[in-house]
Amino acid sequence: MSPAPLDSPASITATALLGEFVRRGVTDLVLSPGSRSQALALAAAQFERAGLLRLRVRIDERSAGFLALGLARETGRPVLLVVTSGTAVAELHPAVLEAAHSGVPVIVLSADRPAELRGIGSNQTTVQPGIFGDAPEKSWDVPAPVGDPGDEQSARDLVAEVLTGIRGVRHVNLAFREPLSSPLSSPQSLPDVSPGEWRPAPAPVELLELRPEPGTIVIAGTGAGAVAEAVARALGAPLLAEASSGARFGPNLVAAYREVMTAGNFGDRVERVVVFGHPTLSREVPALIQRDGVETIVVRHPGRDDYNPGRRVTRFVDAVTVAEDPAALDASRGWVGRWVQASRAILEEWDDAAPGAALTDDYRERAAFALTQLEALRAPVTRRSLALAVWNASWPHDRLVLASSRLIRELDRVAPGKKITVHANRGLAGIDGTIATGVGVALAQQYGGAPGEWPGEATAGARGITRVLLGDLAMLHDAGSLSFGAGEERPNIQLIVGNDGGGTIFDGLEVAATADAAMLDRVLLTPQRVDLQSLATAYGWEYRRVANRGELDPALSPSPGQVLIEVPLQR
Ligand SMILES: Cc1ncc(C[n+]2csc(CCOP(=O)(O)OP(=O)(O)O)c2C)c(N)n1
Ligand SMILES: [Mg+2]
Repeated sequence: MSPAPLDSPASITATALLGEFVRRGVTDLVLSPGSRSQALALAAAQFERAGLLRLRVRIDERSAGFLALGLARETGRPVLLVVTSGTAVAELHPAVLEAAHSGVPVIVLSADRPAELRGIGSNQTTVQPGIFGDAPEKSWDVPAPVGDPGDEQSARDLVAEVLTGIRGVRHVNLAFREPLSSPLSSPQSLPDVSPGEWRPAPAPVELLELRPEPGTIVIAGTGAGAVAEAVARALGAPLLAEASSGARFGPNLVAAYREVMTAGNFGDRVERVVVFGHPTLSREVPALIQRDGVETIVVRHPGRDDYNPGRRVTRFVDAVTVAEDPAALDASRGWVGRWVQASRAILEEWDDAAPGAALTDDYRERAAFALTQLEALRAPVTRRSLALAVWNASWPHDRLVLASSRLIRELDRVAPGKKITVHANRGLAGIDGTIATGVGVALAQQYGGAPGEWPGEATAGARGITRVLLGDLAMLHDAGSLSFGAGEERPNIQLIVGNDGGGTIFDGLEVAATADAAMLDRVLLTPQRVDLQSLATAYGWEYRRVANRGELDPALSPSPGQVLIEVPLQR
C-alpha cells in the first residue's frame, strides 16, 4: 500500500526518524506530553499501535528520564526520550548525568522552536542546544524541516549518525515549525519498516594479556558484570566484588573484602590490582590503589570518566585476556585461598544464628535455642538483616535495584556470593530517580526484553520480580514515579523502604561527632514523618508493613503487582 500523504514536514521528519530508529534495532521510547513535540509523540503512538515500538508515557520528565535509564540498563539497548521545549528538557538533566557517568545509552529527542523564534521571548523557549553541558557524548541542533524532498533521507542519515558508537547520552535538539503535525495520521502513513536487531558497533579494543601471579587481586565495582569473576578465576586472584557489581559470586569471592584488605598480610601484600566497573562503596579500594608499589590496571567501563583514584592508575585498557599457564595458576592457589578463607571466617563470626544448638540432643539446650530463635523473630529489623533478607530473596530470574543509602553499604559488607542481576545508579550516586529506574528495569525484564518480542506479548509473572531496596528519603524524592497513567503497563515490583525517618547515612560522617546535634538533624538528617501507607494507597500500590524480623521474609515473597514494603528502622 502506498503511504498516505503527510502534509506537515514535522510529521514527515518525525515518522522517518522513528522508523529508522526501529529499523536499526531501537525498541523502547519514553515520552512526556507537550505541544512542540507532538509530531514525534503521535508518530510514537502509531509505531506502538503497529507493534513496532514499546511506548511509555510519563507526565513528569524527571520520571521519564530515569525510566528510560532503567529500561536501557536492563536491555543494553539505547532508549529514546521525547520531550517538549523549555523546562521539560531541563527535567531530564539528572537522568542524563547519571546515564553519562554510568555509560548507559539514552537518546534525548527534544523539540524546540525554529531559529526565527529563539531569543525573542517566545513562549516556552530557552537555549536548548548545550543545555546538558558536556554530559552528552554528542549533540545535534537540527533546523526545522521545510518540506524538501530530501527531509526523510536527512532524518535517516541523522539516525545512523546518532546511533554510531553510542555508549552514553546523545542529545538531538529538533526544531519544528507550524503546522506541528499532520491533521491526519493513519496507520498507512507509517513507513514500511521491519524492526531490526540492535547491533552496537564494536568499540576499538586495546587488549592486555595478564598472567596469573600471587599478589594480584580483582576489584569489581558497579557494572563490572560476570567477566570480572571469570578473569579472577582465570588469574587465581581474590575477587573483591561490590554488591552492585554483578560479579559477587564464584569460588574466588572475598565477600568481607574490607575487613580482609585491612588485616595484616593481605592488603599490604597486594602488588597488582585489576579493576572492572566503577567502585564507589568503600574507602579501602581507592586507598589501596594509591599505595606506593601497587600497579593498577583499569578495564575501562562505558561511563564518561575513567576510574583513577589519586590519578595513580598505571594503565587503562578496553579488555584483558588471561594467558593459560597452569603452573602459574597453581602457584596462586595459596594466595587466593587465604583471602577466601579469611573472608568466610569473618562472615561466620557475624552470623549470629549459629545452628549448633539446634542439633544438640540436650532438650534444655534445644529449648533455649528455640526461645532465642523466637526472640530473634520478634526483634526489630536491623539494616543488616533487611539487606541480607532482600539479597537472599532474590534469584537469577529476579532483579535487584539498590538505591544510594546506608542499605547498599550494609549489603556490600555482608552479602554472600550469589549470581544475580543487580542495578544501581552509582554513576553519580544520587538519591533521585530510584523508583523510576526500578520500574524501567522491571518493565524491560518482564515485558519482553529480548529482540523480536513485541508489545502485547507480556509475560509478567513468569519472569520473576524486581525488588528495589531504598531509604525513606530516596523514596520520597521520587514519589511522583509511583504514578502510572491509565493503561500504562505495570510491572511486578516491590519497593522495600528502610524507614529511619531521614537521611541517617550522615550519622556516620566525622562532622556528626562535632556539630550541634539539632542543627545537624535540621539540615542533614532532614527528619520526615510522611504516612507512606497513604502515599502508596493514593497511587494504587499495595502496602505492607514489616514490624519485626519474623514478618520480613514472608513480606518479600514474590507477588504480582506493585507493592510498597515499609520496614521501620532505628536510627
Ligand atoms: C539527588 C541527591 N541529593 C542529595 C544527595 C545527598 N544524600 C546522600 S544520601 C542522602 C540521604 C539518604 O537518605 P535515605 O534515603 O533515607 O537513606 P539513609 O541514609 O537513611 O539510609 C542524601 C540526602 C544525593 N546523593 N543525591
Ligand atoms: Mg533514611
